[in-house]
Amino acid sequence: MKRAELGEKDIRIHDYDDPAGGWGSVGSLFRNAREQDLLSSDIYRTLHRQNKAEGFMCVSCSWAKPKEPHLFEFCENGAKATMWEQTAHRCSPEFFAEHTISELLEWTDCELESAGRLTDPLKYNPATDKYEPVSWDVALAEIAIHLQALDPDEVIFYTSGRASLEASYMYQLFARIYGSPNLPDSSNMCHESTSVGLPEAIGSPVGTVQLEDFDQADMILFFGHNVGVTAPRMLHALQAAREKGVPLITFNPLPERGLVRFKNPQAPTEMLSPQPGTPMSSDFYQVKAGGDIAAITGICKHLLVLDTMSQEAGKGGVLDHEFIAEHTAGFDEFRAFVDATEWPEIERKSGLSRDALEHVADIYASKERVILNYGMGITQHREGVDAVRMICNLLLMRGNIGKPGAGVSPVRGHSNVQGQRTVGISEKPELVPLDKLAEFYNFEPPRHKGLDTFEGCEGILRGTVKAFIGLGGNFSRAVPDTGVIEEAWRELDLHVQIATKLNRNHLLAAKSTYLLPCLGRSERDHQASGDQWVSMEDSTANIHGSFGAQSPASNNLLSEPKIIAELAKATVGTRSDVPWDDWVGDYSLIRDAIERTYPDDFRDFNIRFTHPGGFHRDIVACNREWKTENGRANFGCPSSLIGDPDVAPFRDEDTLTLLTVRSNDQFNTTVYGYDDRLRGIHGTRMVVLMNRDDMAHFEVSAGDLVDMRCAVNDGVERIVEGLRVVPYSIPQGNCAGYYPELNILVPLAHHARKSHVPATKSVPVRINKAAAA
Ligand SMILES: Nc1nc2c(c(=O)[nH]1)N[C@H]1C(S)=C(S)[C@@H](COP(=O)(O)OP(=O)(O)OC[C@H]3O[C@@H](n4cnc5c(=O)[nH]c(N)nc54)[C@H](O)[C@@H]3O)O[C@H]1N2
Ligand SMILES: Nc1nc2c(c(=O)[nH]1)N[C@H]1C(S)=C(S)[C@@H](COP(=O)(O)OP(=O)(O)OC[C@H]3O[C@@H](n4cnc5c(=O)[nH]c(N)nc54)[C@H](O)[C@@H]3O)O[C@H]1N2
Ligand SMILES: [Mo]
Repeated sequence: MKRAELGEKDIRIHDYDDPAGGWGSVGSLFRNAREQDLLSSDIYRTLHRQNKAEGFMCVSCSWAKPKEPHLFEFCENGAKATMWEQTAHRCSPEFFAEHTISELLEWTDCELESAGRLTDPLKYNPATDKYEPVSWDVALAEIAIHLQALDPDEVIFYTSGRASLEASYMYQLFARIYGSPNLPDSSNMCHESTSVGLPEAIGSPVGTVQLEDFDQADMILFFGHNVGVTAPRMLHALQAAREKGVPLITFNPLPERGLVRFKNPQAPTEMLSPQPGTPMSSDFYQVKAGGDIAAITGICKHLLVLDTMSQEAGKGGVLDHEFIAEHTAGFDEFRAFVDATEWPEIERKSGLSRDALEHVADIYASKERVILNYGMGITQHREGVDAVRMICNLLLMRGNIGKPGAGVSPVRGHSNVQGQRTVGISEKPELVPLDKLAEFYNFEPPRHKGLDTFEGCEGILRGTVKAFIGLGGNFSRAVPDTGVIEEAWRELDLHVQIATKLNRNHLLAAKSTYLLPCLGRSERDHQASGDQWVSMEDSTANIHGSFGAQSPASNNLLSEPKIIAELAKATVGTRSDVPWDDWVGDYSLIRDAIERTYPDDFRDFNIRFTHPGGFHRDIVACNREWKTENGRANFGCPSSLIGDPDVAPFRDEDTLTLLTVRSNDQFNTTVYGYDDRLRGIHGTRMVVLMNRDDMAHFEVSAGDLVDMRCAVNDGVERIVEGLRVVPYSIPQGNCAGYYPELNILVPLAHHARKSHVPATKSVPVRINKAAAA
């Protein structure tokens, strides 16, 4: 069933002044339940179990789950994600009998996933141009024969960040026993800048903040994270802090609603009150895209001045000199860099005034426990790793890492993206205990570096990658340069996807193509020893159990661990001592194996993982133990003051810097609908948000249709036609639009230098009035 096309009459664009949360959020939930044909009583029962110790963990974001949950511990977007998985709609073999792949390629992302849950294994038939049903045995046996004929280095084993710790541990073992080190995952497009920057600075690839720290913090900073949309449950902790008067200072080119005002939809008195919600940010600075390194340099510069003044006045200084001396290295070089950077350059590159940055420094200098949260606005730039280092510099100056109520908080995306890395999903061999795997399972794992997402794309384009196995995700749609990637995909020998719902990547047929449907996390997973639990790690390094209780969407679904085990048995059955069948029969044995491999992180795994609030992995940086090469926390100097030295608007006034963002109605490439309530945009995603001065410069008006071209001149024409101009509060020289529709404009080579994260928050573009306009 295709959703009705939206037309001109459905498009409505207006200023949105209501708070995030509030009645708008409740209304959006009911609409979603109706669209998925769900009974409210069923949905009530399911949502009641969401993010509870005895229930299932949300399939949406990775934000921490409290020990003492609210009656309903979910947000608007978490509930939408659950309803999307629980939908009454089915994408069965009958659906595929009615539609060719070529026809489905004309459907939008939202229309494809709206077809419902995949129900049966499918194989693509080029003669009919259709997916056709195939038995599990035949599909798995054929895939194994294909894999056996390929060179393992030519095969990619991709993971999107949802699969459980159990499934992920098995998946990386399967890939390595087969001989492939190519284990890229969605974090290669996401927080990889964190995974590279934080270990250099503090010796930990993950953040140091836990939920309890928010109760003790006396200042909270946000850089480049849209909390009201992408981690809304966090708003509860922020609201409590704001009500105590804790300053919350935000740096973001867009005035995101969740960081402006919030009304808690779970607090009846608040909902009925005519007040417009809690003001969230005490100060909001619309930094230019890529201007954060300059902005933080400015804050640090004023801190140095305040420190000198304080010392001259006979006080102790505002920096934590004891901490710097005892725990850190590189401070003198960093101080010299900051001293040498002049204010006019800082102001020009950040787009913020000296007064504003000095004001932030004044507050920061007066607070003892500061948490700094950040997201994709920091990591998805050419110098995203340096921006992460700058964030650490700022925190280290006042000893704000490794004490209660303070720390660095990279807010991760997918619900188990952090955990997958913890249990061996990585293309970097040095991050995985390969010797142990070799010893425990009696095989020789590949020791060379595998392909990350960027290198995987390069391999697909060059023809050196011959096969792609996807454990979830929508790889070709999420990566940059989607146009050329889609073309090259057809040359692959083998394409296998393990998925819950149909997406555009599944429609890219290779020489042999299989679509394998799996259970969702909210569904009962019955195996030989009974119904199974799985587990995942949240953004604060807490491990939680998750128990699905809903009836599966079809009787012909297998769990992810079962599919991986069967593929492994068919492909590399006798090449290791992994007891695949025993593990699938009882997932607690997989948890034992994880604990044996990572004894420090997973002590008493099977006992502790169902405790309310989960258990915390030992992150030693929280105790000021630095697992860096020199055993210290390291200051680092950025190589440039801006996130994207080679990008406009610093180069040319006809080039805009495009930042691609998420709407309130999507989870990555899963597009629930065409409304972005919190930005006042309804009925379309084909928009470009522009500053009014830029609109005058380009001679366009509100509602005009424009074509957008990538300004990088490398011989590839990248164009998106028919974007509707929306005047918006955004710094001059920047414009914004939605991911994934605009990914076609992002050159693959435009990625973070040190981490390969696509620089999707700074794409140089030009716009022209559409020919038809
Ligand atoms: N509802 C919902 N929840 C999600 C997701 C979703 O798609 N929908 N995705 C999940 C995933 S995988 C992830 S990684 C996270 C992503 O969560 P976020 O990190 O919040 O992701 P984005 O919306 O891409 O962008 C974040 C913000 O960065 C700002 N920004 C852009 N450029 C800059 C800059 O140069 N500097 C600064 N300071 N800010 C900038 C944008 O205006 C935007 O508000 O959310 C997760 N949760
Ligand atoms: N321009 C631009 N591009 C970006 C970004 C950006 O901000 N701007 N953000 C990047 C980021 S942060 C990320 S994380 C990536 C996301 O990239 P991916 O993780 O690859 O993409 P998703 O959209 O999350 O994948 C959605 C699909 O996952 C499948 N799925 C859902 N649930 C399950 C499940 O339980 N099991 C299995 N096996 N499959 C399931 C469904 O088939 C669904 O269609 O995109 C990146 N791309
Ligand atoms: Mo992400």
